[in-house]
Amino acid sequence: MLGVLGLGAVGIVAGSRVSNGLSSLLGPVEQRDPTGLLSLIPLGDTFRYYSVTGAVRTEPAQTYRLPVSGLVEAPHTYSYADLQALPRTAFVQTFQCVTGWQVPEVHWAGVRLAELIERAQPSKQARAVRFRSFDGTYTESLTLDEARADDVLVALEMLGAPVTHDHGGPVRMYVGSNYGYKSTKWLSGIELTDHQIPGYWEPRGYAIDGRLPA
Ligand SMILES: Nc1nc2c(c(=O)[nH]1)N[C@H]1C(S)=C(S)[C@@H](COP(=O)(O)O)O[C@H]1N2
Ligand SMILES: [Mo]
Repeated sequence: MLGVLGLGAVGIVAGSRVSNGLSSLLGPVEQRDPTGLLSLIPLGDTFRYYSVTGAVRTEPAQTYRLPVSGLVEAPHTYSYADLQALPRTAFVQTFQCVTGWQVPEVHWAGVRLAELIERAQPSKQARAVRFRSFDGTYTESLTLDEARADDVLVALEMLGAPVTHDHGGPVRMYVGSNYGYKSTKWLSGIELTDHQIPGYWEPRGYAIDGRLPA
């Protein structure tokens, strides 16, 4: 098992939610789990840092920008400070990866996606929301109805602190009530579309409907 994981480009980083600094101890490791094999290692209630790409550039909060565009009447680009100035929503909820691992009672805080959608004034044809990542590869989507749920957050905080780079900071999605793959890390754009566009994982076998079983 560990031998298999040691092969090739598959790097392992497991972060404890108590000290989430393991990756900084290990240095800049490529964090990948394309096979989902990491989930077979009994690490307990810890996050596995996932990235489908290699090293992702670090984006300082000061220069971070989040455009909300597409089928909207009022496109707008938010700075980090703009997002901080919007109504803050905080809650505690489990993070659940489709490969089986989960982290209970994660503290999340940020701006409800619903808030940004209302400010953008969706046009009549808008039916879905697409998320982009500044890793340059990852995309995900939700229906407009799913996107408006109360537990869908443009997250500035995770685990009670600003979202770390490894977890997709400075700003990531947290799509509550959905599998983790819907929660795009290193969020770089939100676009309203007339239909749901399959993201990174859908052609690789994950359902476009990522909702957790009730
Ligand atoms: N940009 C990007 N976002 C991503 C992923 C990824 O590889 N790249 N992996 C997804 C998956 S499958 C999971 S389970 C979570 C993992 O979040 P974490 O790395 O903070 O544990 O991020 C999701 N968002
Ligand atoms: Mo996942």
